[in-house]
Amino acid sequence: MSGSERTVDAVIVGAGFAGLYQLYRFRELGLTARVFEAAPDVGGTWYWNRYPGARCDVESMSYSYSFSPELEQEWTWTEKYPPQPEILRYLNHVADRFELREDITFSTKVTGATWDDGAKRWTVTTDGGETVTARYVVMATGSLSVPKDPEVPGIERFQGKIYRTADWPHEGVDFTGLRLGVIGTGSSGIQVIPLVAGQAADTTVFQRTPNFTLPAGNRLLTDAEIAERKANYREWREAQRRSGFGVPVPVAEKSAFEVSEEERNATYQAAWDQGSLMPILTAFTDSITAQAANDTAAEFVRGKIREIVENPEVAEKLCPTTYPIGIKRPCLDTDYYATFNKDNVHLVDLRQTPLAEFTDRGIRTAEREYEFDAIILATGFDAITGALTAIDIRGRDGVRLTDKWSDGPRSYLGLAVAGFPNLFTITGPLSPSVLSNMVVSIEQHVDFVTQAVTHLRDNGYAALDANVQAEGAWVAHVDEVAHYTLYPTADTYYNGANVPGKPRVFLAYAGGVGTYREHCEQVAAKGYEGFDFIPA
Ligand code: NA7
Repeated sequence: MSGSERTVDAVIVGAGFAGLYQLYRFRELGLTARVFEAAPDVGGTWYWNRYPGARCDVESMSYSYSFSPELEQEWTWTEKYPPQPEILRYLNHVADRFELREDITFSTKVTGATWDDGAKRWTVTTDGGETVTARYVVMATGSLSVPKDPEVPGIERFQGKIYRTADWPHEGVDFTGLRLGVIGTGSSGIQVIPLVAGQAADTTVFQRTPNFTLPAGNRLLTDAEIAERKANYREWREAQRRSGFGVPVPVAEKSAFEVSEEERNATYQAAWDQGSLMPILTAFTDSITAQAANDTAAEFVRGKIREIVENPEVAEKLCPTTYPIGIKRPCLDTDYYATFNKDNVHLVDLRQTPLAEFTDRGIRTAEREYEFDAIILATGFDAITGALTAIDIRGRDGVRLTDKWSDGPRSYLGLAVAGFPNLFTITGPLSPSVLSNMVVSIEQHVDFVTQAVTHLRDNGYAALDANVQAEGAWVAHVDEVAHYTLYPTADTYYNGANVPGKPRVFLAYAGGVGTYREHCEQVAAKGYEGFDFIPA
């Protein structure tokens, strides 16, 4: 394709859950579309994150497309929580079943997209030298797709092997007999550590912030469970769409202090035993809005950590104390805390002895040097905005997205950016994105975009552009809703705190996917209120 130019109706960036579905919907409209995908195959995040233990912590029969009842019936998930290889097989199946591959250019990154006000089209460039013009551009680039390394010098000096959870070798890695260091204790670290620590001769975990994690209770699904969900998928999907997080849970009716301590702890114990994130976070009406209520749940989990981890000093290091439970992304695990009972597993608290540098033999902290044969980096992502700001996107009057967002992202509905007509951001900043079951949010966004494009065509418009007032009101609303919760109180990737220099803005809409969906439906019903239309 090098050096070639072509014209399509739509360019879609990314071939994960979002890009595949957007392609499917655009084809239904009869649009020509070209998908560019950096990886050599479909899958997005599930293509890259192949580390041992990689698994979604939304249940498999909820973390799947709802748009095709036939697909729902013919695909059978095997485990309660889907492992990465199974999700990737599913996405490959979807790509094949709906014959999507022919419109996807793999191993190609989009480098730039520039709006041409005269032609009312985007010009999209790729690292393969291709130039494509398109009426619409859909960024299906994912919320957690730009990995970040730890911000300490010397990584190139290390003589052993470095592995990143977010870019794991396809052939796998055998750590048998090796001295292993792991940096990072988010979801990825918490999933990989128990498995690699069972293999390596000696494992040292470098923890900057301890995380709350609950036992996943993962297991094979029974035939009866599968049959029941397949029989009731429609009702289940509707419940997902109207729920808070895209995962239906009973709505709490009481404050944590309207029940006795005994009843409260029994509720938390039941949540712990259920092997799911939601029950403990939604146990009471004030679980994630009031510090004192949240403290009761946090203390329950800290009690569990102290029960499981035999060495009291290690247990205290593993206990999160600096932020409320559920406010930094909590995790589900298999044997995470118990892993620290092994003689050959060690925990280094980076709050006490910060990372200083990589050396040729390993890692030096403020206190000492540790020698390793291999190091795993599970150090997270430039979340939510990173994949968008990595592309040179220029809207009307040549305004760069990175300049417009220099103080934090501005977006209408998390879907559209004023001054960037016909550019859509699936699960973009200021949408529910990372605070939701991604597949539910993706389907809702893609459907919104597809209907908006239909509206443009039916009414003879070339483009729509969010207006600045509507965008400003949405930015203010997202901030207000966030401040109704405890979310802004913690340093997290939700507010950019994990990337030095990133503006501190709460990056997701915290009002719930059901409320958000209703809002979007009203916007559409009112003729796309908040958008300006550009005639053809
Ligand atoms: P996360 O959740 O962002 O976790 C990254 C971890 O790496 C976290 O413990 C970080 O500590 C740690 N980290 C990052 N930078 C450093 C440096 N410089 N030094 C030491 N430690 C560092 O990413 P994951 O991949 O685990 O999970 C991402 C999402 O995937 C997850 O939320 C689920 O949605 C699935 P910190 O907490 O910032 O102090």
